[in-house]
Amino acid sequence: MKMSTLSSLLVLMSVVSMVAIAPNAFAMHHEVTITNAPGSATPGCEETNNCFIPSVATIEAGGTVTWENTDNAAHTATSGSATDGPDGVFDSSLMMVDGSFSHTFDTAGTYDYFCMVHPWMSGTVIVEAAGAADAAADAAAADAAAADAAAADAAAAVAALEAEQAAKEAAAAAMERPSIDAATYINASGASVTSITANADDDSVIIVIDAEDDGELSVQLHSKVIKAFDDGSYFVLIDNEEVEFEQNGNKLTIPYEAGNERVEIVGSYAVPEFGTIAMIILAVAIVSIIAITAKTRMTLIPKL
Ligand SMILES: [Cu+2]
Repeated sequence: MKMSTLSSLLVLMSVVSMVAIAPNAFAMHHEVTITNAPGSATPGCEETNNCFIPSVATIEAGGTVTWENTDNAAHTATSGSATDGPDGVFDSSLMMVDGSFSHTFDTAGTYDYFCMVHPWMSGTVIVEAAGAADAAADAAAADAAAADAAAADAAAAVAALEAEQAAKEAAAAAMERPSIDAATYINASGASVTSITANADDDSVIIVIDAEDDGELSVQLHSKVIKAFDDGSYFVLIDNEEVEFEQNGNKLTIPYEAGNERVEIVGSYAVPEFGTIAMIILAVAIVSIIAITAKTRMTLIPKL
C-alpha cells in the first residue's frame, strides 16, 4: 500500500473517531456525582436525610448521575423505594467499596431510589426538562450515551452470566464430589444417588438423588458421621419438606417421589466435613459473581 493511501486512511479514521466522540462532549455539562455517606451502613443517616450525598440531586434531561461508593461498606442505588421495592428504572447492583455506577436520565421527572442492603438509605434524582438551546445536543448525547450504556449493560450481562455459570459448575462439582467419609460410612440404595455429604452446620446428612420414578431410598447410617437424637430418632426432609419414613436402628427407609432431589437426614450431630467445604466454595463463587459484575460495570460504562 502506498504511503499516501495510508495517510489518507489515517486522516479518515481520525475524522470518524472525532465525529464519534464529539456528542459525548455536550453531555459534560449535565453530570452529577452522588456519594454514599460514611457509616451509612448503620441506621442514623436517614434522620437528617443524609445517607446519599446529596440526597436530592438535580440534573437536566439527558444528564448522567454517577453514584460513587466512598463508604467502607457495599451499597446499591436502586430505583424505587424500600416500601414498594425496585421499580426497574435503574439498579446499580451491589457496589463494592470504591465502586461506581452511572445512569443517564432521558426523561424529566422525579426518581426515588434506595439501597437494597440498607433500606433506610434513600435519595431522589430530579430530572428537569433540558434547555431549548441544548435540546438537540442533549438528544444526540443521550442517544450516544444510551447506545454506550446498552453496550456496557450487554457486556456486563454476559460477564455476569458467565460468572453465574462458573458458580453453578463449582456448586455442581461440590455437590457431585461425594464426601469420602460420609460415602464410606453411609450406604444408600434404591435410587440413583448423586452424592452423600455430611453437613455439620445443620447436623445432617444430605443425599442428592436423581429420581425418575417414585421409590424408596434405603439408608444405612453410621454414628461416625451422624448421631441420632437422644430418643434414637432422626427426622427427614425431602426438598426441604418433612416426610414420613421407617426407621430400624440406624437403617432408614425413606419413600421418595419422582423429581425429588435432596434428601436430608437430620440428627443431633454430624461430623464437619465435606458439606462445610461445599458451602465455602459456594460462598466464594457468589462473591466472585458480585465482584466481576461490579468491576465490569466500572470498567465498561464510560464516564460521560
Ligand atoms: Cu447501603
